Amino acid sequence: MQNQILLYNGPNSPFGRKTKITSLVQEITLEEKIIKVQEADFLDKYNPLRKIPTLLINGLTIIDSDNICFYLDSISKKKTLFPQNKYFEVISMTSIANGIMESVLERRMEKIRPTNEKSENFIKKQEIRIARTIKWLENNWNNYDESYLTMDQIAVACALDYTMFRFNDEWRANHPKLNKWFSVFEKKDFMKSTIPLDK
Ligand SMILES: N[C@@H](CCC(=O)N[C@@H](CS)C(=O)NCC(=O)O)C(=O)O
Repeated sequence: MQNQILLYNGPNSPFGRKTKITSLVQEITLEEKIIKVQEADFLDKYNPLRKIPTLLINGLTIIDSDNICFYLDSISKKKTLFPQNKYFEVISMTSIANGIMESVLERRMEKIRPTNEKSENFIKKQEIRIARTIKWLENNWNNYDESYLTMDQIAVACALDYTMFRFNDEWRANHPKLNKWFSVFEKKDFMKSTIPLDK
């Protein structure tokens, strides 16, 4: 009997999107529950960090999007998203994409704080990190293979799309190589079916 896999996800989490896309491309059937994480007290008993994505498989809980993607990849019959010959390049580039997502999220959370609580310095620091990392990608994102989908491609695309969703799309005009790559990648079915919902 196949294990029941349950993914707790949010309507627009870039980390959650990585895991959903991994399930789609690796053809892993799972049940996805979109929750409001801030109100999800029930999640604490599985994940005391109360973060999404969180994956439950019978008695097992998997925490953190990277671990969830590893798990889904490991039980798939499809070609791995983490090929051995590029393993460390793929996981490091994925971490860079995760860092953009974190900064965009942190910036957004700070932006929506009450005026007397927010730090413009903190917001600026995140914006500088986002801009520096996207510029770095423009110069260094050139080792992908268009004929072989790897985890870093999914993560970079989710990070760039989340930047546009929560910050701005200025990177597209200023980074022609990245924009050219993304313009093709964003048309893939798994990208179109997982666009962040404005909630
Ligand atoms: N490193 C984690 C980050 C997950 C994360 O930050 N999720 C956000 C939503 S995008 C969250 O659950 N935030 C809830 C909160 O901080 O209260 C991962 O990759 O899964």
